[in-house]
Amino acid sequence: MQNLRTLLALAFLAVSIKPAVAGEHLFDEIIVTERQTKRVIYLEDQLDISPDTSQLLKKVPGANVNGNGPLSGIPQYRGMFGARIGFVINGALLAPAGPNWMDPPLSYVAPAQLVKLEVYRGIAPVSVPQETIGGAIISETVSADFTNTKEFTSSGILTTSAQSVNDGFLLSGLTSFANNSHHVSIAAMSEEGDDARFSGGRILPSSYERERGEVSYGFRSANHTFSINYTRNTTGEAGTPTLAMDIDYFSGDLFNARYQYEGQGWSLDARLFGSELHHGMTNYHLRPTPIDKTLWRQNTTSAENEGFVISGTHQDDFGEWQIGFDYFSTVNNSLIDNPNNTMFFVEGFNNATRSVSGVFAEHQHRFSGKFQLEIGARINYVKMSADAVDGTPARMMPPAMALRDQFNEADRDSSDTNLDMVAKLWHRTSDTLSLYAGIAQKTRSPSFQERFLWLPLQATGGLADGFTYTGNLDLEAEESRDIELGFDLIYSRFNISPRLFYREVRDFIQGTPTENQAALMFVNMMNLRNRTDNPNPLRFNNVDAEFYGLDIDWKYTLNENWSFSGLMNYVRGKRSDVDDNLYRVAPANMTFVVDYEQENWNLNAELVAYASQNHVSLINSEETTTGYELMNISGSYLVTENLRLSMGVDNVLDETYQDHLTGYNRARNPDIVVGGRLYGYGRNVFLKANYKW
Ligand SMILES: [Cu+2]
Repeated sequence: MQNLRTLLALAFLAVSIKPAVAGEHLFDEIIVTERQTKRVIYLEDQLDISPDTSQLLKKVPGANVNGNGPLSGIPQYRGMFGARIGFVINGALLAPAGPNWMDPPLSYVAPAQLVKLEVYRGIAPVSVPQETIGGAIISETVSADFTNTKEFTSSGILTTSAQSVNDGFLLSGLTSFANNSHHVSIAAMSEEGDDARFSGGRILPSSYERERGEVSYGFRSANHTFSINYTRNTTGEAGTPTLAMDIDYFSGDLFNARYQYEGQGWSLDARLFGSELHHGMTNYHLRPTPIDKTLWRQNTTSAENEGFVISGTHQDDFGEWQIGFDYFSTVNNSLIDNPNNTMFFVEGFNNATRSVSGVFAEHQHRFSGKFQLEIGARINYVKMSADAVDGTPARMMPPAMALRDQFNEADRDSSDTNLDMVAKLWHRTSDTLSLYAGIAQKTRSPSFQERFLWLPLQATGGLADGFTYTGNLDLEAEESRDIELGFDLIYSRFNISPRLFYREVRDFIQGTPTENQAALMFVNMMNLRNRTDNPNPLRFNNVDAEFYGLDIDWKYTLNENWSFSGLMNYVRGKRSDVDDNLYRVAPANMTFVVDYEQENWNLNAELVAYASQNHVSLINSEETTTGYELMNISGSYLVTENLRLSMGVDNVLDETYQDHLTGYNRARNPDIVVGGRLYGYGRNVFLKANYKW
């Protein structure tokens, strides 16, 4: 499955390269420019088995995934992950309901209903989501499109797939009606899987169940286009073995509306969106229950998101101007209780509110076909606040009481004014070679967890390092200075696009040993009471950090049947104020794909190799991992014009391996010790059928 994803991505790249090979002007080809700035994975007609959209990112140079569960992969790009990356879901911004990102934004677009996933290469433009210190990822689900005639036509897609590693099954469909001025579509999906196998047993719990439905309507009249979309996502029980609890449910309603106007040389784009997400998780319903009944925990959380984007674009002979403003606000709540003790409660977050109001201007300029420039600036005004909190520990234990009172008596309102600036230059030296250089300043204000976590807990946006943390009301925004260099070489049937990058991050937010005596005493008391040995808590703090590395993608087309392609990624993340590495940074890795193509069938083989990761974070007690190699094969056959059958085997050799980015096991399991690193999935045979009409 994954190889086909690569293939499609690379096939797209190959298609986009053709005009340049034919000797046409590189910069007149929008699609080529697109290749210089981002990687687009098209999912239409393709094999897709993983229920986790973020897994697709492994096919993009520089990207990877922090795996916390089958539906909970947190995207990583060039060493930064989670809220440091900006996500756009069908034009909307979305902040997860899970304080540990059990529902990362991309989990609200299932791969089976995705039409494309775009990853900006390196420095993201200021015009895409508001905060993009670590990059930007744009996703779009399938819907209908306008046709050219007045008569309505109907079309649809039906997809079903099954896989052996977890007895996973998926059924997904879309049906739509459209003419030249209306389109309407309904999509629905249901998927489930059991606990996944590896050569030494099972990963517990890693089962999942999810249903997703979407209704869209679009209207077009002359230069005006209007569309609305409603999505409902219902995730059932799903495992997150690297975290202290598992998903009981997610229930999300997502709404967005869009208006576009195409004028003479200018256009307008207005989007309005909102989502309401509800979530429950426990440490007793999916994993073995804690023997001590006082340790049962349920956490009920929610996120309310709303926002808009309004932007205007003006085109002239030399390029494009874009100005816009946007707003996004989110309110998070979290309540922890114990079904065995109705007295027990902890208000984890009480109306933790974060809003970002942004204004931006961006210009793309072409100079005589040889140079292209992108410059942009954005100002984000970030406001945060939270209400007072309480909990039974704070009524019974003096250290918890002190922490609560410190929090409740403090000024919890804050605001940051952050400035982002981007300048990128491409120089086409010949028909085959284009040079690139980019510089940027990017910022990110703290997340609500980093600021408002008042009691030492593990609600950290999915760090899954086993530490408890407290927030810090005095945090400053992170500020990164970036430089990247590279080139795009397209020589006959060979192309390669390396990028070197370096970034220095001032006020990087990282957990450091707390000096708060109440927090230290609280964790000590809990250890004594529960006979646990949790380490001393960390506190989110501003430190200094740097990231550097190299990522490359390439392809060689031998003839119309054979082609070879690959990726190479290296990133290093470390503290620059003390001698330590950053936590959970992807090891060096590479992918090599061989593809054989015939008119109505194809076969491909993929070799994936990961190096060991010895640059681990001392402060997060991170463990090293050793390297490994995996082989995957797959193929597909176009039975008729409408029906495609695909099959494949992932991890053909049933290798036992530990992915550095998949954390430590937290659930009792006869096959993997608690605290040991989780194993990657074993051999997986899958089948898929796609029917289109
Ligand atoms: Cu959760």
